[in-house]
Amino acid sequence: SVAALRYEARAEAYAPASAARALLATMVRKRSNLCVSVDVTRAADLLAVVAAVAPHVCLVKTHIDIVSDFSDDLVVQLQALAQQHDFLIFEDRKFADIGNTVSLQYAAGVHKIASWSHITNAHLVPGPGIIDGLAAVGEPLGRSLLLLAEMSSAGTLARGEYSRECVRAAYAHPFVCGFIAMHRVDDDEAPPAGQAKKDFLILTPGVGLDSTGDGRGQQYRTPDEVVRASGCDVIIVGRGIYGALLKEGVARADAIAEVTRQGERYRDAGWQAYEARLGA
Ligand code: BMP
Repeated sequence: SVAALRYEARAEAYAPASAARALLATMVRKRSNLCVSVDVTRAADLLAVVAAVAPHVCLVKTHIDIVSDFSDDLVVQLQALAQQHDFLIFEDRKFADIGNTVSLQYAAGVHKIASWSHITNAHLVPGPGIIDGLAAVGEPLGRSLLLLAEMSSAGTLARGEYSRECVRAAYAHPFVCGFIAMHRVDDDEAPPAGQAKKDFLILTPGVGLDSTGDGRGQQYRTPDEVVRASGCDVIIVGRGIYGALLKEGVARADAIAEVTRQGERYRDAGWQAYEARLGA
């Protein structure tokens, strides 16, 4: 399993200009396998959270369609922060339509996701044409794609044979650099005949140190369970980091300071779990 290898040893498995390789290099430089998920609805809050945790993260995950006051300037400022603080951007778009439609959704519309998001993701429900549609837009730009092989939510239908089908599709399409998954799904499926085992990145949401769920189906595990015990590569943390900003009666400056503290805490926990995995 690639889980036994250091991140730096795995970078060469990816195309030199690909976002996946850039992500691994960033993880090594910053000693961080933490992706912050910034699910806030105001542009100013999004930028404030990102600025508060930027030194501690390798990746910033957005749901750009929840930002009520979205403008092109938000993207310009997010990109400036990415440059300044050395992180990549992952728009969690979860594409789920036929190839032709996702090409348009990825390239055009209000958000023009492909123009600024290094990594995005898709469901395999429509079949492999979705990967071709996204690759037509993203591959020339050096973008990378994750397939949602599993989900963190209770009762998810993404499991078993469906998850293995995602691994098979990933072997067939070099634009796919890995998976959203809860464990090393790529170890569950042998490579296609005549092909060597490939390196895939596993990015894992549903990570929290202080709670086990959100009452709406989300299920949290600790960084240690996710990275050391399950062999995943990147922890994705949302409310565990920016939660203070949602609390009533907390002064904004105090909330932002807490966001920074939590970012550091999750970065340390994620990296410790990675070191423990290598040492095991
Ligand atoms: P939080 O840590 O606040 O629960 O946020 C988790 C984030 O990860 C959300 O943005 C959600 O859309 C995303 N996510 C998830 O929780 N589970 C999955 O299986 C896939 C996701 O993208």
